[in-house]
Amino acid sequence: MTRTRLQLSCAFIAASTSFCLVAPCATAQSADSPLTDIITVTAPRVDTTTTDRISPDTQPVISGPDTTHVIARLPGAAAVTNGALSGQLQYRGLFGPRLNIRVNDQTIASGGPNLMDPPLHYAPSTLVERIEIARGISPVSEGPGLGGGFNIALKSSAYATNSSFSTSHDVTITARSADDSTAVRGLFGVANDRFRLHLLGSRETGGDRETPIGRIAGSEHERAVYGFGMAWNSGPHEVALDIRRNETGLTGNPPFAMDIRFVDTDASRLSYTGQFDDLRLELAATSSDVAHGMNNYTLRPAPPSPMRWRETFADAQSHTLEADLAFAAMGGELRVGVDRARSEHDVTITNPMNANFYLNNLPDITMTRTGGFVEWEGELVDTWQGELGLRIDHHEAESGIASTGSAVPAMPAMLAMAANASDRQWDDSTVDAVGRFWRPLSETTTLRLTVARKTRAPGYLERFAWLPTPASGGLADGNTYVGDLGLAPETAWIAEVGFDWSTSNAYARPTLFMRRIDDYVQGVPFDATPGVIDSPVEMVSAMNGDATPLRFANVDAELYGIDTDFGYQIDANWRVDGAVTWVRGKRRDISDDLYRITPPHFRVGASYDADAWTVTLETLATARQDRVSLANGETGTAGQVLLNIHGRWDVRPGVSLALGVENLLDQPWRDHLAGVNRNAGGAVGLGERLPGNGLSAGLRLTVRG
Ligand SMILES: [Cu+2]
Repeated sequence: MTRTRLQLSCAFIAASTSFCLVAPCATAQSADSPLTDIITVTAPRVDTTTTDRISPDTQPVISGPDTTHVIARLPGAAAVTNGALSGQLQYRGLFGPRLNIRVNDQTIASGGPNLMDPPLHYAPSTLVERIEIARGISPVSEGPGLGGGFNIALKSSAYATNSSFSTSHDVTITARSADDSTAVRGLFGVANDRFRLHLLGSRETGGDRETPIGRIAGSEHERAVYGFGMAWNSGPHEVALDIRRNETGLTGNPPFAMDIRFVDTDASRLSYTGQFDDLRLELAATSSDVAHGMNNYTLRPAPPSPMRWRETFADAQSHTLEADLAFAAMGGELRVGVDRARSEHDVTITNPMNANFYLNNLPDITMTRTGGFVEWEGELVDTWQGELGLRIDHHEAESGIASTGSAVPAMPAMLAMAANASDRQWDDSTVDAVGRFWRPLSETTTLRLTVARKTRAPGYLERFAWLPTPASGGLADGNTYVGDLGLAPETAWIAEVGFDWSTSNAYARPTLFMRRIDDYVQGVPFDATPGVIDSPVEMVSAMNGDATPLRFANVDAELYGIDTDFGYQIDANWRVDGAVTWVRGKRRDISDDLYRITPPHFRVGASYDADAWTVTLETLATARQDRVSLANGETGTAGQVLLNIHGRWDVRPGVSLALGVENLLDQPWRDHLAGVNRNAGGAVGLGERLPGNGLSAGLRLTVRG
């Protein structure tokens, strides 16, 4: 862990005792709310009771192109990796669409039905300025979501302090040996105190990953992002516009049945903030447009029969509108807001060798959510402070008419006809309620309590998939899935208790949590006689190689666990920092474990801080995972211990160089969340869990001014 790791506690202490553990604390800023973690790139890390902040520029260089790995270092977090650029964050056992993840305050509807472009796909780690994490659960003002809330703020320009224009630049170059990858990123800005404008761009390429077990075929990546942003303020009023384009090229997804050929995405956000005496008005409109293609023959050995070649095209468009009003009330701040999100999805499976073979299996789907919330934060009784929120959302989902080409066999064509004859409209309302409370117990300790009811409306694939395919929103369990038109929303009942403790030379922030989830959406056997092929869905699934398809269904589940970060400053130069994560996920309706839950793990690093440089020797110990899901056919993973070293040198003001060496002992190892290989090229066998990097190095040079 780098020096910033400690600054988290110091900013936290700075608020109460104005004492700092390490020198850079002087620049620490306090976050506006005590229930967020913020991971910052340029500024030191700032954490409060409610929020954490992380900055990738200060994080170890070995994390790779995917921002998921930066956040995965937090207590309670882990990375679900489905490809170099398809990582999904796991937080306290929840991942995928169950977490509320935004990039520049924007929710981008993923294009791929298998989440090849999950939210963090749109936030290359080199472009990230800071990551804001709502600890435990997200406030209702940030929208729905069962787990924590994450906002990734990309690099941007900042206003200057006076009316004359000045320019700024921020350039990063990174390279890693494990996949021969390089990334270049630049931001150029011009600003005065009223106006700011910037251009940004990044380009990343990497080859197949080499591991102690051999080369992983189809693990390469290629992505370019460019965009611009501008803002103008008159003091009390500000208007801002942010536009970006993402072009992902050939990028492998070994745990999936296909790889990315392209993901072309445009995203934009227009916002207004106005201060009127005691009132603050915030308005925002966003849109995104994803065009995505994937296939099973470019980055992996093509099926011997051209009849089985597949290329799938998936599109998604989304539009959101938000209006919030904030004002002082009842000894705190009251926020009321309304928001609306609408996304459209369309997926067509084709055979490039036969124009008459196509299945428009997820046709013209529209998902709409219209919501409103009330949220108050302030002083409660005694020394208690709190955040209370209530949100109501109305959800509507509708699917269009499926079509199939003339070369498609009769059975799938029949399934399409049956789907078209069904009632493809659904609507329901959900209610979320959140109470987060904290109070100082002493000079050094703050107690935290959270109780909440949070909901999630099922996604379009879970509801409308009528054709059994391996697409599952990124589960990558090798099963084929169909949806269920009658799925109910998930409801989580959440309780958390923890405390933040910090003294002049030590800190710890443990949390104990419990989440009971009713109507948890999970794959179950398609019918009462699994393995007996007595239905059209099972026949089609068997034709595609899986005689036991699963159907998304509402079941009951629970997750509980404990996690903490901690640190101890030994003397002026030496310190130790670490994090522990332990989470357990179970079904409540049958005796089974939840799928793809991170094994217990423990990370601890010993650091030496000099004036201009810092070096950390770190070990990551992971327990074996044998609590696996029988329903998903999941296999276990052995425990392992890894040793890494990383450091940073602030060469001169504005120039810093970070270096890291991963897996110093070059051990073969496998991350439980890395998924199972389905690419027949390369050295890793089919069905084997994908191995992690061997002894490899990374470097990052940042020049800023
Ligand atoms: Cu895809």
